[in-house]
Amino acid sequence: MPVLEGSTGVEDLVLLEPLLEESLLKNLQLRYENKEIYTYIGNVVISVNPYQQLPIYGPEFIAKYQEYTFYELKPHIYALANVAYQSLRDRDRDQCILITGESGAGKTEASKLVMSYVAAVCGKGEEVNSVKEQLLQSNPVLEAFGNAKTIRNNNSSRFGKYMDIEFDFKGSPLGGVITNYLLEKSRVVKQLKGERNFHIFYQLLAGADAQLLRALKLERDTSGYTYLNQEMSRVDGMDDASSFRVVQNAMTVIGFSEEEIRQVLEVTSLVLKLGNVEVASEFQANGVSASGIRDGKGVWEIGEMVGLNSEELEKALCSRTMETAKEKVVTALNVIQAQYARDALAKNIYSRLFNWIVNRINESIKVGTGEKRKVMGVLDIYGFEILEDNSFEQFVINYCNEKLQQVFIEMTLKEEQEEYKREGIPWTEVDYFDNGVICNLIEHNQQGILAMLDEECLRPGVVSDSTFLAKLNQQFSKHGHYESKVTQNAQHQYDRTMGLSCFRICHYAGKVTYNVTSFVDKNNDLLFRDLSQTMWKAQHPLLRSLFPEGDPKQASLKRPPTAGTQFKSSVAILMKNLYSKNPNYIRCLKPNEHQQQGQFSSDLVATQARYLGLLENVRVRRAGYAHRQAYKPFLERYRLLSRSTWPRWNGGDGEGVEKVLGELSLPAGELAFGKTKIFIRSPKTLFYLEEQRRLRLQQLATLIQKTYRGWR
Ligand code: AOV
Ligand code: MG
Repeated sequence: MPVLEGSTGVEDLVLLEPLLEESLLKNLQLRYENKEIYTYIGNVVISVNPYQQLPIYGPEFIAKYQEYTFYELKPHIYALANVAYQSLRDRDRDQCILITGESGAGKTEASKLVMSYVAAVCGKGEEVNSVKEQLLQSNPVLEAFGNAKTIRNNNSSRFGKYMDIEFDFKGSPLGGVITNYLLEKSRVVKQLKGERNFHIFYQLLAGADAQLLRALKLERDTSGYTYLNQEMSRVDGMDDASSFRVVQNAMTVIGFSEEEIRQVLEVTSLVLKLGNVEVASEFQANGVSASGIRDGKGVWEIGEMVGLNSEELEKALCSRTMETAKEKVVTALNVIQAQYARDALAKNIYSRLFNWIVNRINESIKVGTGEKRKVMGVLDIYGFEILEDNSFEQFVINYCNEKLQQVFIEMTLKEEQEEYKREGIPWTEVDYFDNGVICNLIEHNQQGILAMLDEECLRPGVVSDSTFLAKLNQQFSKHGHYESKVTQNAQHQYDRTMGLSCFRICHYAGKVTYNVTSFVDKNNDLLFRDLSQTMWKAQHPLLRSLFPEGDPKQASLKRPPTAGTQFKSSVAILMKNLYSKNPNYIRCLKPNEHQQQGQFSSDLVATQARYLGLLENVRVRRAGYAHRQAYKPFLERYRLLSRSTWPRWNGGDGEGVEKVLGELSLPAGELAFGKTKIFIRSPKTLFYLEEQRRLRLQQLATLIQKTYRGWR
């Protein structure tokens, strides 16, 4: 089927005439209004969130996309998943699926579509099916514990996820590995207006049967829990109770034992209960302000559940032990400090539980070492975020998005153009904004914001957010992508809209003002030793295993790396992994800010199209060549098409390729001969070549049969 022009716009923006931002937007809008949410830029899929269930998914569509090649059917994520899978299976190239877009644009849904497509088409048999089920069932579990309702998205991923799916040489799935990136754990103890805590808390309260609730000593009503935002306990269209059953079932399918599920739920309820532990002020005899637990029952209940002495827990929450070489000094915490300690403990328990769950899933799906495998990586991270009040979490999330944009630039815009130059193919440079300078501002080893934050955290003496900010302001006063109240902007005016404790970064996707308050603390991510030691003493095997550093024998004074450093290094590992694979892009766009179907805000889409560099992407693609291959393998594959090169060819590879293609009378400009590679402009030519090759092979087979019969 050719690319259609007409009422629904062009299916591939490469064919857009005239190529302008306005026509690009109009084209997307026209298609969106016709419920055509997918559009191509060559092999890149653009997806505009429909906010409604469209009848374009499911087995019959999967079967169709499996049968046809990329450009033969309407644009679809299935077509991209199909190309990636086939190329992995038949050409032995590891693939990665990179899904980008801001919060609520449809990344997580897209990643699930890719996974379900691949699961449907790869391999057969009982064992293979059970591997597929485990891989697919990891989604509901991770979403329950790692997603939450935010202002932007009712099912917002609050962690980053990268999943490698591993296949054997035939293309049957063997298993996989999930890597997770920094969970937004501050949500455990506090949520913005209109947002919720992680789904699992509501699912548990709504979905557990009476017996389970009693066993966990929980009340069904969410209003009894301080950690659950009172004004927002239900989400329209979300059924927490039935989701809970889905999660329980998924855990069982993955291979969690009944005992493990129970322990996970116990630790989850422990977090809720901790939130209800009320700390009150007490005055000690010497007049020093101290704290105590107001209602001992809550602490006692916690102690009962996880096998801890409640007095010890209370002591750990309300005091701090300082150890020097010679002595131990116990100081009382005041109310603020004790509340802080309680919340820090809750956040730590929850985020460690989340990591434990990811590891547990990995244990089930991991593949033994040995045979060589092929890998498809699927990346679904939290999208770019601009909130009213942005903190360390947004800083980290946006940094990660900045890095992903870098991957796109490096692998698509830059690499593509550099290759033409390298190969000596005439090329007019297409200009684009390279966000490397912003990545550098954040991650430079000595002079990056993260390094400076670390320096502040590790400095002896009193450290504070404000000294950190002062240093940033000094260091970056002239940086083009950094602004603050005290560094004058380009117009030499002070910015009145920014608070004194803020700095602003001009990200590729927009300006974000960050408040530095608690940056140092969140980066340090330290838990008082008293608390980890107490947790380690719990009888509860899971809880205890989450705090290995609480073991007095283990307790070393060596400081763990800061949250920022850990994140930076895991992102660096991820980048290396992505660069080693063949990328497939899905770029998700958000059509409106209201999560509403049928609304297409041109301004909103224009902003995203601009920062994603869609127009530049079309320009590079349009001027370029869809397919390229080194002369040697190309000749090997197609030399049977020409009498000059078949059955024998003694000349050079490039010359041979010229002979083969020269006989096909292709349109002018369709080919370019580089120094080491052949470049083909249109994918149709490649399909044509493949078809000719298939016919020729058939012909040869018949010939061989005839000859063979003649011999007999
Ligand atoms: P995100 O992953 O990009 O946001 P999601 O994939 O969670 O966004 O999509 C948000 C919501 O949009 C989903 O819960 C669906 O209701 C709807 N949606 C998205 N794609 C589709 C689709 N193809 N068909 C129908 N509905 C869809 V975030 O994780 O917040 O960055 O951090
Ligand atoms: Mg998501």
